[in-house]
Amino acid sequence: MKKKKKGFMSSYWNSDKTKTEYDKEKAAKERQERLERIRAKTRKKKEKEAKVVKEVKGEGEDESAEALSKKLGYDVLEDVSTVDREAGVGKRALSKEEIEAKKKKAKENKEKLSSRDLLKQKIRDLEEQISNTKYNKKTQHAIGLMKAQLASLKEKLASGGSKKGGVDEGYAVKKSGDATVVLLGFPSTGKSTLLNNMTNANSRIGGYAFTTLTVIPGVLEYKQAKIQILDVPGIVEGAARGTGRGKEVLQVIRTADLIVMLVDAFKPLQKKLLEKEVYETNIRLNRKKPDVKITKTSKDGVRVGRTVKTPELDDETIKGILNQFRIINANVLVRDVVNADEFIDVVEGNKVYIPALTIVNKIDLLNDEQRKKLKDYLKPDLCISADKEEGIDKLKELIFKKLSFIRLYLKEIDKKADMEEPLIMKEGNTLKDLCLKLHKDFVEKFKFARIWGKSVKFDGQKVLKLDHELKDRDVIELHMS
Ligand SMILES: Nc1nc2c(ncn2[C@@H]2O[C@H](COP(=O)(O)OP(=O)(O)OP(=O)(O)O)[C@@H](O)[C@H]2O)c(=O)[nH]1
Ligand SMILES: [Mg+2]
Repeated sequence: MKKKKKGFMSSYWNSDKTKTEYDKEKAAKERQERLERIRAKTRKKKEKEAKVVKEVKGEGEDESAEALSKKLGYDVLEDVSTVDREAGVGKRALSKEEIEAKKKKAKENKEKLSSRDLLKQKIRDLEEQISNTKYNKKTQHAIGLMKAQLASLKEKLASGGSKKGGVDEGYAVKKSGDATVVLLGFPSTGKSTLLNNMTNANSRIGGYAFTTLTVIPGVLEYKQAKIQILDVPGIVEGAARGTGRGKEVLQVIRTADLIVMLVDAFKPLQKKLLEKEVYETNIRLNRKKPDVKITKTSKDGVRVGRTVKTPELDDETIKGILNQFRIINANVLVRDVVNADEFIDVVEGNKVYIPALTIVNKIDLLNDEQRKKLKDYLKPDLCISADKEEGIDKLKELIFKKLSFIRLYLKEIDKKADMEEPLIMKEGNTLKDLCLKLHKDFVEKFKFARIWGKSVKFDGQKVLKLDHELKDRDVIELHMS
């Protein structure tokens, strides 16, 4: 009994303080310890955040929102949409059974490191290794191989995940018009406001995140082209990995002819974050598909032919990367200056190459000086105010240009051309493309065409070749057999 008492209050017993003094001191000490724990936790959280921002912004810059605010001369409210993320937005409420099932699953997962976890760990390790390796001529080869290994691991992880469902559901959108443009952005950046201003649509607008929950289409008629514009739910950080409805939204974007990325003027870092999410969904923005052909063969190993030098990718690395993807025999023809990343993209073959515009919205809230600083910092294609309808006409023109439309006017023999209803096609399209668009038999029946316009040397020129490239506002008279 005595022993227990002594053990319990031994410190008090042994000290010459009164009990009240002792209790006070003890409480203060505990308070201090609690504070330390909270501080350590906050420090850790901050370090983690700083790491994310660093990843997004790259090395060498002061990444904090505070520093950015100073640079731009106004408050940058948040680096990323913290509020939106914390709200757990975009997730549908789960039923009791689903919650139970989730809990069970989580427990199981915790108990044993699943193969998926191992895969994820490997990916993390490899990413760390790559980022820790300084890029130079000597390390180029090794980095190329590590990147190939990383890509194949990620592919493995992604294909494993799709079995669980939910990935390939997507939103059903019927494409219509001459082209489809998707408005991409974090929640509340003004996508719906912009859609309503540019088109006949009426998408709900709200001062809260995730007002739009599905795909809302609208049609923009501009210079006789009918452009379908899709307003989609906002995405959040981690969308490519499935946060919110991110995967479904990004899936819609893969089929777009143009992506308009809308960035909130008060959250400039959204630009890099959006680009990152898009990149992780295997979309490459504003880049043309590299001209690299890989033809698998049955023997003789990997043979590389090239019409250009690729300083960042030697033949050995090409072979190493292909081996990583279990391609031992192949003929490779390189006709573009590519690096390891771009070459891996070709090997994987699941990338789409889409043009994009970066548009900053809510510019009405900034003064002239702030606007200038923001433009210098972000270098967007255009700054607008969807709400105050500032810059909307410029945006329409930019979209039209970026879609590289050409207008073609068809003419019947001995009649005037119909200048009211052009046929909308794309830069680089040929007479063959035109024939294919009109009727499947036209290519075979084609004899020649008479053309008036920029694609020919003189008006009414007779053109016999189907691969003749057409130009904007050409007038064409088709002669068939
Ligand atoms: N000041 C200002 N506010 C704007 C502008 N554009 C949109 N807003 C406001 O921003 C809020 C969000 O607008 P929405 O158009 O609903 O944004 P969203 O991107 O469609 O949002 P989600 O559907 O949640 O992804 C609304 O309160 C709008 O009135 C703008 O140019 N200037
Ligand atoms: Mg919306």
